This record gives sequence, structure tokens and C-alpha cells, in this order.
Amino acid sequence: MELNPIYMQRCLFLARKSEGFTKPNPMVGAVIVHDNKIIGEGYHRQFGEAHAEVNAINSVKDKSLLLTSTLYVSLEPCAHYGKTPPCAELIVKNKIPRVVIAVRDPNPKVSGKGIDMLKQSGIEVVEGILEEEAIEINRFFFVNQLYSRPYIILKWAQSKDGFIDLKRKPDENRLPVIISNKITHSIVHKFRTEVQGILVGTNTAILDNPKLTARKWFGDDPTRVVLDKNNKIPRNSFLFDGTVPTIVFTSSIPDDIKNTDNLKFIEIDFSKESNELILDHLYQERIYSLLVEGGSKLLSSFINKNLWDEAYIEVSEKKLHRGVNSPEIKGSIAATKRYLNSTQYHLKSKISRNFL
Ligand code: AOF
Ligand code: ZN
Repeated sequence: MELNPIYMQRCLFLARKSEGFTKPNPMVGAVIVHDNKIIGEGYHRQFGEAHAEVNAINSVKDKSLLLTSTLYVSLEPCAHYGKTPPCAELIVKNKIPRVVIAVRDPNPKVSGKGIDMLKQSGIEVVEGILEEEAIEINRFFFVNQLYSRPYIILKWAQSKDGFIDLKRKPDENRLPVIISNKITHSIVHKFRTEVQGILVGTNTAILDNPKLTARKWFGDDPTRVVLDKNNKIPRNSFLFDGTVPTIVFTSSIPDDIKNTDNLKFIEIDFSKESNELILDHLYQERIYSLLVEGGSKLLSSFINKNLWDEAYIEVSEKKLHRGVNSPEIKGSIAATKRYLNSTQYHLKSKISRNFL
């Protein structure tokens, strides 16, 4: 029987049905093909529930057909006892003779082991069908597993001539220049619902007094994360209002501060590699994806360490002529995989990818 990538496309389509429900675990889809017909399919519907292969195999009415079928799956079948028994074992038990896999599982508990288990039982294994697409849909999971840190998305809006704001001083009562328009504003709020954490630096917190919520979109607010090395951010700022889970990184927790459910202060040594320290803490706090929203200094510190995976850059039609230079991703053009150019929104937004 010929291998047909259309079945893997179906796996990816099924996988995407659980968007948002499997976090931080991957979305996975599986299809069982017999005689060029799909006789069963399934996907991992929800974190902790049955894996894709289990649902696909259970959906096949006449199990005897499995003996001459091919199983397509968008991620290597697992080989470990997690919340469910190993899928590779189930495939062996059901005597499915051929398995087509989009990509190896980056989870060290699994990686390569599922494939070995299948091969040792004489099952034919084909790898790498629609691999790029399979990584793309689970890119947060891949970065988490490979680097043990949150997936990092940088986001900023800049004027046509490359400024992100006018120059302002902390004691200056001037609002930021608005570069985004109403529509892009909503899109940013959508992006916020897609991540678990949102990070800003001290100056942005003081100058903009942002809420960092996703109020212009439907979905959950991410945990707000703010750097306040010297405890300079006014206590009456929106970030400290206790309405949304918030983490504050400081070099020394003030005596009168008591951590609550929604407001947690964490002490770190800012003289060390503070970005890495922050990412470690956030990962421990189960924040597996992070949107970095500014300002320029903070964004540049992530870029300079090559600590980013994706960047949303909105370029306005307006010129500012002077101001704070926007961050610059040098040499990233080569790494750019996808551009979104939705001029109908009066937005030229670049989405750059920096990995894999
Ligand atoms: C598969 N099929 O559909 C998925 C897999 O905590 P557990 O037991 O659900 O295991 C989670 C790990 O299993 C996850 O980190 C990833 O390595 C793999 N996910 N594997 O064979 C699936 N969702
Ligand atoms: Zn599994």
C-alpha cells in the first residue's frame, strides 16, 4: 500500500480540535487506514485523558481489520506509563503491522523509545511525514521539552521609521503614543489568551500603568509577570490590584508584603543571568508560554541572548520621527518562516520564528 500524506493531514486536523485543552501536553491525532479507507480515528481530547491512538483503536468496529491496517499518528506513540499505559504497547497488542509517524516525541521519557518498542515487535515504522507541520502545531510543547523553559513570544508595535515610543521619563505624566489601531489591539488581546504568562519591565509598568489583561477578547487572562528590581512600581498600579494572578520579581521583598493567591513576590539575584532565572521560576510555576510585551530594553535583552521563539512585530503606517528605537532582530530574516501581511487591517505584522 502506498503511503499517503493526506492521512497525516487528517491526523493534524483532528489534533487541532483539542486546541487549548491539552496544555502543556501536545495535541495529537491518529487515523487508521485499511485498504485506502479510514476505518478509525481519534485524538487526544483533553489533558490527562486517553491518547490519540487509544481513541483511534477503540473507534474501529471490526478489530480483525487492524491486522492489515496502517496507523498514522502525528506524534511518536508513547512508551511510558504516564496517566495512561503506553500507546506503543497497545499498538503491538493489536498487531497493527505498520505505523506512520509525523515526528518523534521530544519528551525525554518517550523520544525514540516508542519507535524502538514498535520495531522490536516487527512493526514497520515510517517517520517524518509532515514533520514540520506536526512541530508547528505543538511548538510550545517542543520548546518546553527541549529547553525546559517557556515558549517565548516577543511582541511590539513600531512606527514606520522604527520607534516604539516617544522618549518619556518615569516622573513624566505623559501617555504612550498609540501605534496599534483598534483592530490590532484586539488581535494582541487574542494573543494574550493564547499564552500563560505576559511579561513587562519596570519602566513599562511605571510609565504605562498597564492592566495586561485580555479584556478585548474571549478567553483566559495570562498570569501577569513584572520585573521590579528596586520596588519602584507604585502600589496603586493596576498590576497590583489583585484581580489577575500576578508575579513580581524583585531583588528584595518589602517587609510589608504578604503573598496572596493573586499576587506573589519572588526574590531573585538580578546581578546574575536574570532572564534565565526568571524563566526557570516561571517554568516551575507552570507557565509554559510567555508573551514579552516590552519595553525596548527588556525585549532587546531577550533578543541579545537569543532567548525567543517567535516575534509579532506590528509596523504602523505612521512615522514618529524621533523616540525610543524599536528592538531589532538582526539576521533573523534568514530564520523567518512566516510573514503575515494583513494590509486590510492597516497592519503590517511580521511573525518571525526563531527555531527548529
Ligand atoms: C501519545 N499519544 O495522544 C499523546 C502523547 O501524562 P500522559 O500520560 O498523558 O503523557 C503525556 C506525554 O505523552 C506527553 O508529554 C507526550 O510525551 C506524550 N503525549 N503520546 O502517544 C498522544 N498526547
Ligand atoms: Zn500515548
